[in-house]
Amino acid sequence: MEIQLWRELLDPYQLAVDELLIKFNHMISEHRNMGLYSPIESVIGRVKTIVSILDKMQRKDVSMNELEEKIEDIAGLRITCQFVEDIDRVVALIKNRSDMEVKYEKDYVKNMKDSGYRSYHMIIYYTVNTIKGPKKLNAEIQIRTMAMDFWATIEHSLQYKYKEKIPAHVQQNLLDASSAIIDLDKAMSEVRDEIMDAQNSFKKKENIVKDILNNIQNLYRVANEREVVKIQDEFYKVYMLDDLVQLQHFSKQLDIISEGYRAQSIS
Ligand code: 0O2
Repeated sequence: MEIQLWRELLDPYQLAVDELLIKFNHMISEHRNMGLYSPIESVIGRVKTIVSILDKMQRKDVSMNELEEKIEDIAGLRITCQFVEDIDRVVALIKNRSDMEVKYEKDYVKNMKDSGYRSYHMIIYYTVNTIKGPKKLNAEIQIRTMAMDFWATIEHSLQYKYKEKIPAHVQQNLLDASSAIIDLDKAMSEVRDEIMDAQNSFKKKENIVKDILNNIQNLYRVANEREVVKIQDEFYKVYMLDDLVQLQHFSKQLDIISEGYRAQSIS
């Protein structure tokens, strides 16, 4: 196939990856802006390279006509989570969407591959709108913990080095590492509540401080400078107390003061 035709074929997949990245990143910020824990820690995406598509077609005996139907990961997204429990929550979020239709799923978390690979795969149908009209295509979403991702990334690079003939002793080391990853994920799950509490209160504090600083900055425009400096000094004092309740109280008081100035400036 000519290079130009490959470009035309792959272009909608690039659009799908770009759109899906925006949507998943937005899910992260939606959670965080609402002060909620996000089961998605991060997301990356890529369009499969032509070489990698050709290799897979050869491996799976796929003809050019069947390419888009049978190579289902031309558009690929990888979602990483902090904890194993988050994987199911991400799966539920995806199933709940009206713009992503699940074609099928493969649970390599419960059913680990012989290689030691663990990850949850979803093949979805996703529709993009191009200048030629709407196009429904396949996309693969891999969902895994950060620990699983670490293992898969290392193992994947070894596959390139050894061209799928990984020596037995290296394979054994990888299997040992994979079971260490299972133990690590279990240990992290056991302290999940504590970790989530710590992260949530840090995020809450960050959001409150952001509001306070915004308010102070706006006050400089409408209030007497000496008064704003006094408020600022008060903020530093409250901040140093390291007490979320006091910080919240200060923020509310500041909201009332700012509202007063806003009302004055309108009248
Ligand atoms: P790349 O370079 O990541 O794109 P199947 O016929 O079902 O066995 P298929 O269709 O490839 O094979 O599906 P599968 O097994 O679900 O694998 C899809 C993708 O999952 C792979 O894409 C890898 O990204 C990842 N994967 C699957 N097995 C392993 C594994 O043992 N180790 C690692 N590191 N990744 C794995 P590609 O196209 O193979 O590779």
